[in-house]
Parts: sequence; C-alpha cells; structure tokens
Amino acid sequence: MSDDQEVKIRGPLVPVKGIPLSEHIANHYSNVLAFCPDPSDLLIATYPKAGTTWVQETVDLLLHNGNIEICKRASTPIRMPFLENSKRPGIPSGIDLLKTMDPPRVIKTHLPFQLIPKGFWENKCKVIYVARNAKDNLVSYFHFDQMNVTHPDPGPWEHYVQKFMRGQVAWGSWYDHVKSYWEEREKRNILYLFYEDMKENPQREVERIMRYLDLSLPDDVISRIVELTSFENMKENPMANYSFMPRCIFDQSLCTFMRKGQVGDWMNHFTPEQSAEFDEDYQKKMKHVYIPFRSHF
Ligand code: PPS
Repeated sequence: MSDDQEVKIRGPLVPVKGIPLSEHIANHYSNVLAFCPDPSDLLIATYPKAGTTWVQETVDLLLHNGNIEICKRASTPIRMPFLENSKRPGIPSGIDLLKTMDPPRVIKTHLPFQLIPKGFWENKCKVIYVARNAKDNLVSYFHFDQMNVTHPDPGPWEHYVQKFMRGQVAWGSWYDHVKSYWEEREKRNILYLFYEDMKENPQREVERIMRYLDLSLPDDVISRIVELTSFENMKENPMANYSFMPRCIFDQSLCTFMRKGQVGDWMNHFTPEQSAEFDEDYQKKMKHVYIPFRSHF
C-alpha cells in the first residue's frame, strides 16, 4: 500500500479513554502508551493550535545557540517527533522516529494529561505546556480543520462553535485539556506558558523557557531568537511553515498553516450572541479553577 492510500480523507474520530482522536492515532495508541522516554527528553504539550510550532522552533533555537542553519536541518516533525502521530506520507510515526534518535529529544504532543505515557512523569521529564485563550484557539482550529483534510469536516462556523464547546473535535475538550495540565503544573514541574504572553513580550517568554531548560545565552542571541521566531519569519521558513506536508493531509490552498498569528481574531468571527453564549458556558466549565487567560490586550 502506498503512503497516499493510507491517508483517510475526512476520517472519523475514535474515542480513546473518552477522548476523541483521529482514527489513525487511536489505532496506534497502545504503541504510544508503551513508549518510555529518557529523563533528559523534553515534552512540549499543547491543545492543538495553541502555539506548539512557535514554542518548538524557539526551543530548537535555544538548544542550538540561535543557529538558524542548524534549525533548518529538517522539518519540524522530523526534528521534534509528534509522539502520537502514526506514519504519514514522508514522515515516520512519532514512535518510530524516536527510536532512531538519541536522547535528549524534544517531543511534541497534543494528548491530554491523562493519556500521556506515565514514563514521562516517572522519569521526571521536563514539560512545557502552552495554552491559548479559548476563542482564538477555536478560531484557529476551525480554519485548521478546513485545511487538515484528514480531520472531520468542520462544517459551518456556527456548528463548529457548538462542537468545540462540547469537546467534539480531535483531542477533545479544550476546557479539560488546559485544566488538566494547570492542576498538575506545580507537582510535575510543568512550565505553563500562554500564547498571549508570548505575543505581548516574546523576549521575556524566551528567557523563561531558557531558564527552565537550564541554559544561559547572551542577550544578542535571545534577541536573534525572538526575531527568527516572529510570525512573519516563521511563515517564510519552509522547515517550520508546514509547506512540506503533502496536500493529501494539509491542503494549504484552503488556508495556510501560518494563518494570522494574532490575539483577538475571535472578534472577527463571533457574533455578539455567540460570544455571550460562549462566555456563559465558559464560566460554568471553568468555575472551579482560575487560569489567567487573556482574550485581548
Ligand atoms: S498545531 O497544528 O496544533 O501544531 O498548531 P500550533 O502550532 O499549535 O498553532 C498554530 C497557530 O499558531 C500560530 N503561530 C504563530 N503565532 C505567532 N507567532 C508565531 N511565530 C507563530 N507560529 C505559529 C499559527 O499562525 C496558528 O494560529 P492562527 O491563529 O491560526 O494564525
């Protein structure tokens, strides 16, 4: 069977321990669960569309002293394997790729806390979690689900808002995801970042990541990393902008992966009525925990 034939267009979501995942990921989850990381491995965990690629690029540059040529050695998912992803055209499964790499490795995941292989916690791996305010995250996911033709069709905007609120999208409920890592962050030494903080003051956030990784880089290198990881520069970087993904997975003629990179784009999508309904539902779902999200500056 060729790689192309393995890709199911608009495939269904299949629950794993109650979390809806793409079928190809759900079918291979037992391999993921059996994965045991090295204590030196770093996990970058996010709900989809929260700023994963941005933090991945930042971390890779920090680990390579801001050297962009080294960071262009391969595309993002080859440099930093996507833990739960199965084999895709031109990209081995995350697990197979990890077997070819020596620790320390940087690993991406969208799995909620309860689906993470427990070796990450037993081995006290460092974990960076990035969260993005719910409304912008939803807007970004809506566009992504149009462009990622392996995900279920997002349908019209007003239906998608309801699906997101019910957690009926790949990797499940945004609310449960952000809460699960928030509640564990101190016990597990998780660095919990916000997309909005990175937009507001990228220098400060790059330095936070640097300190978490026990690195110490001079100011000019930090400034260079901030510049190299700007939205504009990453949009033009073929190793970070997912232009390498075949059209049978990401059809970027529908929407580019590097779409807008803004805080507050939700205001261009939600009607006042939708926003009010969303906020009321949000208060109920988030009432037991305060996470300092900002949906505009
Ligand atoms: S994925 O598919 O889950 O890994 O996507 P992810 O990388 O988490 O999120 C993609 C969104 O992040 C935006 N992005 C950035 N914003 C600001 N600065 C930089 N450097 C940057 N890189 C990626 C990207 O544009 C997506 O957001 P939207 O709102 O759709 O533009």
